[in-house]
Amino acid sequence: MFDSLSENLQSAFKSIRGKGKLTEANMRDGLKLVETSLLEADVSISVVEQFMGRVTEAALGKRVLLSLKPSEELIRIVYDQLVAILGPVDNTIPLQRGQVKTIMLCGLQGAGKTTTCGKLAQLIKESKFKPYLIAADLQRPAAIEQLHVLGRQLGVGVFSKEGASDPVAVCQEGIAAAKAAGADVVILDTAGRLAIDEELMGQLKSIDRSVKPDQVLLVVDGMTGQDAVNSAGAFNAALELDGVIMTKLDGDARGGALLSVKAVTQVPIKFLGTGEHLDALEPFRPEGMASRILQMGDILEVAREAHRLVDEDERKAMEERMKKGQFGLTEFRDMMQKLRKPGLMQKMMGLMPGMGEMSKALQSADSDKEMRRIAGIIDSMTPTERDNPKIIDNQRRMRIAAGCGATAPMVNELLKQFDQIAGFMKMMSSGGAREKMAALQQMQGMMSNNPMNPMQGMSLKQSTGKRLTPKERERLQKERDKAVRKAKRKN
Ligand SMILES: Nc1nc2c(ncn2[C@@H]2O[C@H](COP(=O)(O)OP(=O)(O)OP(=O)(O)O)[C@@H](O)[C@H]2O)c(=O)[nH]1
Ligand SMILES: [Mg+2]
Repeated sequence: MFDSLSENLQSAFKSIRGKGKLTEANMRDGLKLVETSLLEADVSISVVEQFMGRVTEAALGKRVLLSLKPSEELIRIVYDQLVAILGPVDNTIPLQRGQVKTIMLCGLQGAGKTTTCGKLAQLIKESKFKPYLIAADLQRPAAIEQLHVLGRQLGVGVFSKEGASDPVAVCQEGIAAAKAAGADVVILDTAGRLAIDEELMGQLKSIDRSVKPDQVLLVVDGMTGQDAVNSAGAFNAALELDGVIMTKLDGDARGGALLSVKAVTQVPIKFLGTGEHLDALEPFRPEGMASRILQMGDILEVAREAHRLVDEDERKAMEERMKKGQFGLTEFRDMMQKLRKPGLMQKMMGLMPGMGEMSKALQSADSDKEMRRIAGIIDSMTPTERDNPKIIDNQRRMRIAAGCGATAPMVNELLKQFDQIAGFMKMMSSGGAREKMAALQQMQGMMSNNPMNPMQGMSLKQSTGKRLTPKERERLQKERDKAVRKAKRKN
């Protein structure tokens, strides 16, 4: 996410790193690079000005200039200011037993409204509440069917009315149907248009007036840069938005829209869409995002992602077993299978400090074959061996290997991997942030050393390219190099 912004900021920090003598002049050069990085990421000019004003004021303070580690102090200042322009945000979904809450999604055509309805429904289901979807997009003939497909996929009720022409009536009938079905949250999927027009706004306003949703959320396409910011402004003027959901951040979005929305419109971003899958929706946390942009990793998001892999009951049972030291190979196999969900490992790697590059590498790992091999070896063991792998001696190893067409060293390798994971699980379940951090660091080492890891035989994903033309890129790169050189000379 936002690779080029991150890289450019890193080179800004580098330009003042390790300097014997930091002066106001070379700090200003470093700040100039921060400013170019933001402009290049397509952040609104007014936001850049405001942001740089605050950063400059703090960075030119005596403390930073006298500091032994000015680049670290600058990172801290930029971090704080990123958090300040992105937040604060309350991204809880209104949920209350015994009441039907309503969330209305709106946005331009193709922004990702319908997909996001499904993703929100999934998130609500994970919180053990009952979502319900209403097809209030009567413009596009296929829209109703699209929502039904999602509903079937999720096992969630969908209300629609074929041939209806009044979305307000559909919403009202739908909410009644949701109540009858015992739903907790109703999500309205409204129609999009190519551009903001009077008719669309009028229709959305009538739905808003008659239904009085608990939340009105705007879905914007993060790839559209400043257009996303403009549409947030226009929709907010008409509907008083509660928040924005920014989608397609798994693509080549440069980050400008994300960094500008709150500052320009005062509407906070509440969720991020990071893929086409139904579980690719993250609650937006300014601190986590600032950490990610500054390549400091996002530990909380890793933990959240790890949590949602296993459902609550399953997790409790697993934790119980782990506490009793009963995390055996059967559990290990189940866990490995869960981790192999498409794109998941890659995403988790991307959230860890310094693992951005590694996550790209995971793209083409042949993990299915590997998974089958591991499962084969585990299946070839007796239940006693699975529960207590310590008893596996040479003779047993040979038998297990022969039973699944593997070799004894492969069995050994698996057992080693299991030992590491079991240790990792123990640290992760022990609670403290320090233990969790240590566990993650250990896991990173494991991923890069272990011959059985899913990244073996990987090839790096090709860059998908930015939206700048090659010429523009070349020019910006030259400017950056020049500034870095200049900063170095002055030292
Ligand atoms: N990569 C990626 N694709 C997404 C994301 N969210 C939505 N999409 C894709 O964007 C396309 C449009 O999504 P829809 O949910 O149909 O958009 P919509 O706003 O309902 O569109 P209309 O109903 O036509 O206005 C689909 O192909 C989705 O799979 C996302 O976060 N990442
Ligand atoms: Mg739609």
